Amino acid sequence: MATEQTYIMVKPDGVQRGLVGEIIKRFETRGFQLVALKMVHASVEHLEEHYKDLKGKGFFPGLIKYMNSGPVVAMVWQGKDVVKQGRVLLGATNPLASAPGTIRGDFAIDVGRNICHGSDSVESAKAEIALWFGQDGTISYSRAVDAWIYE
Ligand code: DAT
Ligand code: MG
Repeated sequence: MATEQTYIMVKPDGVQRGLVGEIIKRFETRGFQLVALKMVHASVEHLEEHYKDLKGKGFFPGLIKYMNSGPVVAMVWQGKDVVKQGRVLLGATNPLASAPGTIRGDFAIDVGRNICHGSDSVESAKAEIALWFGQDGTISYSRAVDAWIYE
């Protein structure tokens, strides 16, 4: 059984725009399994840790301010190849370069308001899940439907 996990987050603009259900739906209907979910208004320190690889970029202060502007929905999704497939479902970083049918390509325009986050590698997924869910952990449960999703 596939146990790869990725960290997916609906950003403050996605929450404000009422896109939480839409984003969850795309992962759910694809067949991926939700194993953790919570709403959190993250602190500046927490967000600086999440985006530490981007510290020094010109857009970094604006990115942190935007991410701290309201609550986010933090999730862990599980399934085969879910890290890479999650990025495909999200679309390109810049929504203007995102294909229709992707979340950003369907619902966003500006790179600084791209409504969702997804881990970019298995290693960063592990670090991000530890950062956002370290104290809570994820839930392990079986689904009868997996026999109809995986051969
Ligand atoms: P992604 O979110 O696709 O993994 P990233 O990790 O390179 O992209 O950047 C994190 C976020 O920072 C991205 O979702 C939006 C913002 N960002 C990235 N590049 C930017 C830029 N050139 N101008 C403004 N914001 C940018
Ligand atoms: Mg990234």
